[in-house]
Amino acid sequence: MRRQEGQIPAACAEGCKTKVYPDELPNTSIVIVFHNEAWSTLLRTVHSVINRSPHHLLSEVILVDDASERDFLKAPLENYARHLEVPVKILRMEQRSGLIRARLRGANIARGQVITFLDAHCECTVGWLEPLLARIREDRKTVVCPIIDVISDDTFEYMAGSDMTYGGFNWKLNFRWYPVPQREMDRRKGDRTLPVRTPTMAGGLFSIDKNYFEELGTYDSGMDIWGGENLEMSFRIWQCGGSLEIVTCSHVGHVFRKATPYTFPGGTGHVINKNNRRLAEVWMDEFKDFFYIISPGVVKVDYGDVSERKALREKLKCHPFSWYLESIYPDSQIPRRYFSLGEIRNVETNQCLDNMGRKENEKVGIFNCHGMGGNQVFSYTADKEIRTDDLCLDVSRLNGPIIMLKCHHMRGNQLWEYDAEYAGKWEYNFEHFFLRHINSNQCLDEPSEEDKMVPTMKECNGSRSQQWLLRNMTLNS
Ligand code: UD2
Ligand code: MN
Repeated sequence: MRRQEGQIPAACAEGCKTKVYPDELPNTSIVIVFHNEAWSTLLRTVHSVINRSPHHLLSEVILVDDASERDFLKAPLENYARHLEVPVKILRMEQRSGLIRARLRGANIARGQVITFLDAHCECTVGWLEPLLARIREDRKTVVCPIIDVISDDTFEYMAGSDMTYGGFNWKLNFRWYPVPQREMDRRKGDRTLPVRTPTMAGGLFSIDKNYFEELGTYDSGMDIWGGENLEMSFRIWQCGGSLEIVTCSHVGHVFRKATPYTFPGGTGHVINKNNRRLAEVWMDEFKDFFYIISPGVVKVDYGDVSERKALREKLKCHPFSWYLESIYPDSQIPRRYFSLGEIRNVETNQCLDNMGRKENEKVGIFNCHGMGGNQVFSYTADKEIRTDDLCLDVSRLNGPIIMLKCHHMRGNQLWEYDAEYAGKWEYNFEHFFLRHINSNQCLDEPSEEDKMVPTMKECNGSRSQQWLLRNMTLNS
């Protein structure tokens, strides 16, 4: 949807336009970190903050230059900033430090009661700030995000984001948007102007009470460059007694870029895996297995020392990850309870189900078992789904095909009975090994002659080709 200059985005729920916020709101410092940002996008961010926020609520704007290599971001930026109507401070990192440590530097000098972080390529809309600050005034332990609208990286057109998605993550610990579940709609009694409690945040755009930011342990300064800090903070907020919300009456646009204007010293994969290991080791307890098994090789990445972060978790008396999954994110992609996590092996052919790296809406495959996890990791969950990451095996017709679809948690075509007797935590005894699809009353079977690479659905007949072994694997270091 197009937004007209000066107006609240059309997508903003009708009720937002008539909301009245208290006169007494906490003020905020705006912290924007950047590395090699374009002049136009950086200034679009700064000007939209200045033009569309009540000035008495702006303590200052803090720009943290993470050792950019572009000349116009040096003296020209300083000269430009001097003429703006709001105090704009510019800090320089001596060396490339990554967004986490750059934000910490900015937060360190912030004088506002609240800190608001923004990426360096945003556009704040009219009325974006008041709803965020009002929510923090109501509850200082609530960390709030605006709805992130999309600014096209081709045309710079502004497109409204959805108030019907919230933040989650998959087994690989990638942040992902998922539909807001019915329980959260019910909790808000259908009022879309009320904040959405979100399991995780995208990470770039949020406001937090400054003292609470410190009490909660700011950021993990052992994380480099980019990635992981958003999940780390999300888990920490929830597990340690705070809450994380998307304030649907606040909209800020963000340029989602197809390519980054910067390098990852040490290699992209290495940096992100290291950060993710740090958060998995500190916050995820035994559920880190999902991450390790689906990402073979990651256990070899050195993640440094996390003892201080573990001590923080102790000090704040934080809940276990199982509590988070149960109480905050019951629709999570990592199942709270499950029977198996590992390969699913055919008794007759000795081959394994394999997602072949395929995507949503494609067929599940079958291949020689390699025992390395990755694409051959499936979990048979307590809800009787067969999952691989955030996709579930789904059959909607007699005789198949078996498609991988986003898990919908509604049983139906994603419900499978495994002829096994559950015998307590993680353990079960099984006799028959059939994977029976309840809706079709057919059984998962070996491939047909026509296509050796995909399993089939057939009438259950008790043959060995319909027997499957569900194995538990752990690749813990
Ligand atoms: C998302 C977040 C981003 C951050 C990231 C995970 C949004 C909209 N964006 O990725 O804020 O949480 O996930 O880490 O939620 N930067 C530096 N130094 C660096 C690298 C980046 O200062 O070494 C700056 C960069 O200029 C930008 C900000 O950090 O202003 C975020 O980086 P990004 O825009 O490349 O991240 P994004 O939006 O893909
Ligand atoms: Mn960004």
